[in-house]
Amino acid sequence: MYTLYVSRNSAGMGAHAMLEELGAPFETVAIDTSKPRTPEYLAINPTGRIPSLVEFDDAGSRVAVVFQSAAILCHLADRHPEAKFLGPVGGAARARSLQWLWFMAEALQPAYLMHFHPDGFTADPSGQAAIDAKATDLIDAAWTIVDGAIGAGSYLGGMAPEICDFYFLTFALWHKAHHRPLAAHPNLARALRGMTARPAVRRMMAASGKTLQL
Ligand SMILES: N[C@@H](CCC(=O)N[C@@H](CS)C(=O)NCC(=O)O)C(=O)O
Repeated sequence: MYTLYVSRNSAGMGAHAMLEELGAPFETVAIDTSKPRTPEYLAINPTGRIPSLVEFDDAGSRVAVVFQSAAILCHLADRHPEAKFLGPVGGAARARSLQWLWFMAEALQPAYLMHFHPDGFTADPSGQAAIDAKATDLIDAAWTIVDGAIGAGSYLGGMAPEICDFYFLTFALWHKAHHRPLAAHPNLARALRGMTARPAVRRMMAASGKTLQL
């Protein structure tokens, strides 16, 4: 049994979709980000950020506590190897999937953070527009690389989704089409249409009130 702590629009959407795919028992607990985090939540995730995952055994004891959305995806994939969302330890497929996870954690997620919260990157309000413009360029450059890696495949993972596909789903759902349309990246757009057509992903999107804006 898993408890996934989420908030509206949080980086937990990929893990939420993966839990739906796995068919494992889980609940989501919504954190109100307008309020200070409780001591109980800070004991789970000392950064206070969202998402976090707690796993319980059949007796109801905690067996794992994980924060950082990329690490949560890795843990879920490792706990459910039959789903093949991450290849076997030591294999090339696993290395490739982890490589894309790290790339997106390093290049894509921080660029969206810059875009949504430019005030966090400068003390000078007049500099925020320039930061947002730079973030837009960085987002587009990262998606261009992802688009090239998907190539003629159905997913970044290849012919089936892997953890990296669940990870980039979150950022794609954050994207506002008026900004610079994701449809400019045809392989990415095809992979996203495939991801968002999956019944499990649709359940997550309905629960999260999200639509894909290409
Ligand atoms: N790298 C972290 C980022 C977590 C993060 O920044 N979460 C945001 C929501 S997407 C958050 O907690 N915002 C509320 C806050 O900082 O108080 C992850 O992927 O889990």
